[in-house]
Parts: sequence; structure tokens; C-alpha cells
Amino acid sequence: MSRYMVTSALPYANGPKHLGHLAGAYLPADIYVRYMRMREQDILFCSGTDEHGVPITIAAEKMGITPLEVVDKYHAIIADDFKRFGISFDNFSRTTRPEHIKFAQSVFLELLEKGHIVPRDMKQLYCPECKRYLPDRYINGTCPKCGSEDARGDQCESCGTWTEPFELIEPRCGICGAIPETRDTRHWFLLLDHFQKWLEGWLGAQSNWKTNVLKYCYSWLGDGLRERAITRDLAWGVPVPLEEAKGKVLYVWFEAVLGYISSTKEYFRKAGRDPEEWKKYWQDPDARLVQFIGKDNIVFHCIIEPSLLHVLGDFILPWNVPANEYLNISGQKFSTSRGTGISMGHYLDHFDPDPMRYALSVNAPENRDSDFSWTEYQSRNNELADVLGNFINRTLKFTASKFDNRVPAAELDMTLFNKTGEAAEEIAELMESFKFKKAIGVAMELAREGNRYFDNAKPWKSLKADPDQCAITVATCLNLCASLAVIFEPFIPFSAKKTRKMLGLEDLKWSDAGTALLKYGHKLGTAEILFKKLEDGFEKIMNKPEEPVEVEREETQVDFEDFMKIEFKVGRILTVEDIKKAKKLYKIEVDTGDKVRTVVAGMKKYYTKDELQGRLVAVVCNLKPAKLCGVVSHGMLMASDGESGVFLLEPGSNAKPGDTIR
Ligand code: B3M
Ligand code: ZN
Repeated sequence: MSRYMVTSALPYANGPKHLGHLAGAYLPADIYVRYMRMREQDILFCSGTDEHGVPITIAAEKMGITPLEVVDKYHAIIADDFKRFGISFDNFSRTTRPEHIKFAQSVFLELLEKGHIVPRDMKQLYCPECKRYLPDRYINGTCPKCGSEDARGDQCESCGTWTEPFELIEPRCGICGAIPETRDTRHWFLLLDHFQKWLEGWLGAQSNWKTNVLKYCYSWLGDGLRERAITRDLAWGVPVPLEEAKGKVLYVWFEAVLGYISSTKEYFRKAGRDPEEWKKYWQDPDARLVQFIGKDNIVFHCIIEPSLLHVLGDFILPWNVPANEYLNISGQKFSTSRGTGISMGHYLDHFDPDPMRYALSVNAPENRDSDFSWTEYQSRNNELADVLGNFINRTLKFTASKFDNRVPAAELDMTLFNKTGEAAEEIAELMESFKFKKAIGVAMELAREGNRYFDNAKPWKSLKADPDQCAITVATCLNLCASLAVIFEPFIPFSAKKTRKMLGLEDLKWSDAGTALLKYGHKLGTAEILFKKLEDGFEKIMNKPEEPVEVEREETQVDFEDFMKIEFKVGRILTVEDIKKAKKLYKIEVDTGDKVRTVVAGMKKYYTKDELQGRLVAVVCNLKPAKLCGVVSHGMLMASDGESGVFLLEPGSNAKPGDTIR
């Protein structure tokens, strides 16, 4: 068994996160972690929101609220959306927590003491109106290269030039438009050049990393690493822990990459475990650190963070950083602010998590940018329904109707079953090398194989002609369903769980795939439809505006699953009696097939005893028992109730007590 520390990039708590984020750093991490847990590895999965930095202060200004209000609001939304998507973090923390702030400050001081951080006096633009130093991107002006008038102090979006604030012609404050002054200030710099040689050696040894990740790293190293300011003149952030640095904060990236460690510390403290236990995941040389990120974060995780950990000394370094490229939407960049993104929450308000998890796994931006479209999503959803859902459903339905919903006595057909074991092994290998896209392809192919097998074996024919063969087919297909529930679990955990329930199985391990899990006589659960097919134009439901959330709900809607929990049955009334002191009620004995139940019903005003006796009625059987005028009622008779009076619902005359009503 190995020990793994898995992290996903800390999302900025400046707004809801969209499907592009999900596909980049969260879904792949979750797939990996779920798989590893099923392999019974010692694995911990931590992340949290990144709550400092300019993105937060910009959001606060736009919204007219404080940065703290911004991060409180979005931390809650982001954490909830991840939960609804089934992203199974062990801990999802926040970088505004005191534990993180203290840790980040201590790292700063240690690097300062070791001579890797030094102060430098410099000039910076200051807005006399806003009374603050202006971060690069808060400065507007004319681009020195192309003459565009709305270049920013960090970049000109028109020509793409990387600008420096002092190069801008006629600079202005990006917030109020005033003309900024030049002021002297002091900042602390991380001397990254100290780590150039060491990084070259360390990165050079990571030959198993993705080539796109290594390419970025080498290009940075190729340019030569330079010192970087790691403090800022901002009111929002982790205070620089020095007397002479009052009013200054740590640069967000310097502290954010330390957030993974503070999140892990927090996990053990909150769980009431030994507070030193986090070290097993960060300081034991046998532990493996796997960090899931988007490609724009590579330099911070492959250059800055390893340098910090290296100086601190006792820490392990990333074992792999399987960074993803971008997910675009119909050819455009996914961006909530530009209105081209679909937020996770907005999606989840209309659809289930699993079809999206599947679509984004098949279409993952693993090695190059990929494109999301609703048409693509629709075909992936329908593929789930037609292939996986269909195979499981037809197998279970057939077993229920022809084999009394039990596993028949039969040997398994090993030709199909060996393929299952092989597929599970192949998928395992792909998972361990972060090739989730290929892995899900192999899984779906196995489900397809199941359908072909069912089609060819024609159990509906062999049932009469060759019952032994029919039993083999059914037992084999059932066991394949169980293996599919294992193999698909990391990708579509909600549906895998439902499938297990329908098969009457508890939690499964990866090693269960390709084994005969369902033995002769095993009682199965009730078959349910796993995936709903989507018709053209289904996505229109999403076009409703996303923001105004506080619309009043007019009617309570009930999930189909909830509705199906109600047991409606046909019953026949056997006897009717008065209840002492009850003016409106009868005590009625009804035969509902399985048993005779007592029901108390307010029918005295509407029906005589004779009219009721012998009548077929519709009964709700699984209502919680309730005591009415001293008699316990075990159900309810269905009746219409309106101005014209009360009328019992009547099943057709051929119906029998015990028949299900739906
Ligand atoms: N908050 C940026 C991003 O969401 C950033 C990642 C921090 S990871 C330490 O892309
Ligand atoms: Zn200003």
C-alpha cells in the first residue's frame, strides 16, 4: 500500500466556478481519488478556496461589498457545488483561516532567515484619490507598443504585450481614473534564481510527467529564473509578519500554494486526530504528492511551490502534476464573467451530476484543449442511457420477471467474464498513469460488449428452448452488471451506487471487478431507470437567466424517485365498523394482497357500510402508522375531494388486491 496526498488547485472565491474548472482540476482528481480508495490505498484529498489576491478585491469593488463578504458568500457556493457534483474532498478549507495565515507567515520568515527572501526599495504608482498603491492590473493607460488606450499595467489585451506599469503612456488609476503619483515603497523578493540549478536537476528527473507540463517548466528555466516580489501594498491578504512591513500583505500565490498543507493540518485537527499526523502525508518520503491543476497554474506548482518545499527541507515534492489544458465552449474560452461559461450550480439546478461527469471524462482536455457543446453532452448522456443504462436495465428486468428477481444457479460464461477482468486491469493501468479519458472508453466498451452478449444469447428465447443456457446468460450478465458498477464508480459514483443498490450489493472494491460477486439465490433489489434520454433542444431549460436566485417556488416538486417510494396498491374492503365517539370515521379492514390491514378513513358522511363492503379501492400502504380515535391506521384510501363531494378511486373491475398502482 502506498500513501497519497492529492490536491486540486484552490479556486478563487470570487464567483461561482464553471464546468471548465470542474473538467480541469476537480473531476480528474476525484476520479483518481475514488479509484485509489477502491484500491484501498491510504489517500487524502485536500483543497479549499483561495480567498486573497486581486481577483477577490476586484469582485468586492464590483459588487459593492467587502472582500470578506465576497469570500464568505462564494466559499459556501463553491463548496456546495463541488459536493453536489460528488467531488469527494476529505477537507475543503479556506485561506482566510488563522491556521493558514500563521503557517504562511512562518514560511515567509524561515525563507527570509535563510536568505532566500530580501527587501528591495522600489517605486510604485499610488492613487491619491483612492489612497492606495495600485496593483499592476489596476492601472490603465496607453500601450507603448500598439497605442491601444485601454492597456493595463500588467498586459495589453489588444496586442498581448506584457507591459510594466511605468511603461504605460498617461497612466490612470483603474478604479477612479485619477492620475497616479510615483511613490517610494519597499517590497520583499523571493530570489528564485537560487533554485535554478536545483530545479533543473529535479525536473529533469521527472520523465514520467506529462510532456505539456514539462515543456512549460523547461521554457521557464530556459529564460532563467529571476527574483519576484512576493509582497504587495494591499489592504486584503496575509499580513507580512514584520514590524517594518505594516500594511503590506504576502503575494497571493506565495501563500496559496501553502494552502494545501494548511488544509491537511486542519483536516486532522478537525477530525480530532493527532495534530501531527499531517506530516505522514507531507513529510514521509514514501508518500506521493499528486497535484491536479489547470495549465495556467503550472509555474506556481512546478517552480515556486517545489522551491519553497525544498528550502523548508522536511517536505516531499510533487510526485506528479498532471495539469490539464482548457475546456472551451463552442470554440470560445469558458468564462463566467464574459457570459460564456456554465456554472456548476446552474447546471446542477437542471440536470444530474453523472451525465456531466461522464461527458467531461470522455471529452477531457487531457493533452490539448477540448470543446464542450450541448450536442456533445446530449450524445454522451444518451450513450450512457443506451449502452450502460440499457444493459443493466434489461438484465435486471429479465431477472425480475423470469427468475423471481434472484440469481439463477449457473456457471458463468468465462469468455465474457475473462474480458471483464482484463478490462479492469487495463483501466487500472490507465488510471495510474492519469489517462482517464482512455480509461472511461475501455469501461464503456465493456458495457457495449455486455449488450452484444445479451443480444446474441437471446435469453428470451433460450428461456424455453434451453433453460440451462438461459440461466448461464442471466447469471453472467448480472455479474457483469456488478463489475460495471465497480469500474464505473470513480467516474459516475451516483449511478454506480444506485446500481449496487439494485443488485443488492454493498460497497465494492476494485478487486471485485471480474469476480463472481452475485451467487446463486442472491436476492436483487428493484430495477430503476439510471439515465434519462435527452431530446433535441433539452438545453433550452438552461437559457433562463442565471443570477436572480430568489425566485419564489410556486409548487413543491417531488423527485420521481421520491414519488416511487410511495407504495400504491389495489385493495379489497373486507369489513367496515364504526368507531366509538368518532362521527366521521370508519374502521376498515382491507386486503392488499400481502396482508389485511386496518385503515381508519373519514368516509361515514359519504358512504354506508354496505356500499363499502367488498369494494376495490386504491390504498397507500406505506404511510407511517397513525392513531385516530384510539385505532391505529396502517394506510390510506385514495379519494377525490372537491365541491361535488368525496369519491373513492376505483381500480378497474379486473384488478386484484395486491396489484401495484403507478
Ligand atoms: N486560485 C488560480 C486559479 O483558480 C488559483 C489557484 C491557486 S492554487 C494554489 O486558477
Ligand atoms: Zn484611484
